[in-house]
Amino acid sequence: MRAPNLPARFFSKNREALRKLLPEGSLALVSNGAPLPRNADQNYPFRPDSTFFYLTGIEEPKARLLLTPWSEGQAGETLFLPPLDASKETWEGKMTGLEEGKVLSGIEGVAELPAFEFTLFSWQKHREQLYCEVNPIFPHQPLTAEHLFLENLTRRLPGLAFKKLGPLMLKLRSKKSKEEVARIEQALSIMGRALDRVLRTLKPGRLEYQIEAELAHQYLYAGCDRVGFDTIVAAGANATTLHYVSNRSRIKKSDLVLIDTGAEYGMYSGDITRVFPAGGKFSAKQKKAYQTVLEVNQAMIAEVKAGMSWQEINERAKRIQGEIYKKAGYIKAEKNLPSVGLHRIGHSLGLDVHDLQQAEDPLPVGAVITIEPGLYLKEQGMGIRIEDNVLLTQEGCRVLSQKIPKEIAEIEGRMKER
Ligand SMILES: [Mn+2]
Repeated sequence: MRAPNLPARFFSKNREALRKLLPEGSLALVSNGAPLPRNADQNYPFRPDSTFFYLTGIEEPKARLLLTPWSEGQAGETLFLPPLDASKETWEGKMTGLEEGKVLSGIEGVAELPAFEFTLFSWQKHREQLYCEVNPIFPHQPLTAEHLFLENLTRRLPGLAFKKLGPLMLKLRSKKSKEEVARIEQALSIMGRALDRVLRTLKPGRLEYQIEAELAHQYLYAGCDRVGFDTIVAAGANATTLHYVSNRSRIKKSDLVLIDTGAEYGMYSGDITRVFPAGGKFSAKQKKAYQTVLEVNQAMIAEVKAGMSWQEINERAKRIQGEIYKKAGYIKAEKNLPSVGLHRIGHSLGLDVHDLQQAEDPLPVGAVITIEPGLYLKEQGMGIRIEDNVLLTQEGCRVLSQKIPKEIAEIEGRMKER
């Protein structure tokens, strides 16, 4: 079943926390964005902006939210929704009305979008800063309507300092609430069932995209919103291309098949990588490599806990992974780890699959992160990555993806049932 709406108090609590971080004399503007055009009259599928969703629960494109510091009380938050449009509703379906917007978000002040500029201009009169943000990290991302809108605002309001909202959102979004963890767990449980089906249907001769289709079918059928990110199904040497998503090769009996996948349930996705032997049994060479990666995966799961920063986790991972790979003979010296390890040990996980993170900040209790060591042996045509999702606690972590098999005996055992 589709995820039920999160209660309005979840979003109210998140807004309260953000408004408490806003300094006196500031405003925050958060926008949901609009669908990106694909070609002719087609758009790419629209997904709500993660921060906008976190603060409102509203999925309606083009909606905006304006917030003042918490001390200003309830009058300091207004949600703006595009006016209902009967012709648009005929073609595209029901829009979010003002009353519905209020019920979903818990925001008392809900207005139609044309009132937005007037409100912003009057609210900013006695203020110095506006917190806002669009795609702040990747310079190659295309300019969206929202970028142009903000650019226009900077020209029309040159007296206002435009500040990054990201660092404030990082403080809030890195600690997952009970509701958020429950959604990630639900996504992982659906993924577990789907991967189990893959284990029982994977055969030499299958095409990689057929595995991708199997997963997508299971996710959507179980009520997920969408696939969390492009699925990687990489047989044999394809697995040494980290973001291999073409998924067009035929799977050979001797291949290991690397599957990196996520199901998005109620806006939260899991992110799991598993490696299965197409023929149902690992060869001796494959077994050794797999066990080596599993050893790092388990050692790092035993290491991480709240209070560590990504910098510390990555440093520790480099040492542990370097030692284990050297001992197994995959590298001569620990400094050669990047030649076969290729990437860092993991990332934060949440509303974004690569969630907000900052290398130096200690991760709080309640942070959800991935642990995903990899070993990529181009000459041997083999790539292995074992990725789990864990919830950080004071003492260590809880493995949310515990039930998805990763021990060789378990994998081979399930594959025997084919
Ligand atoms: Mn990942």
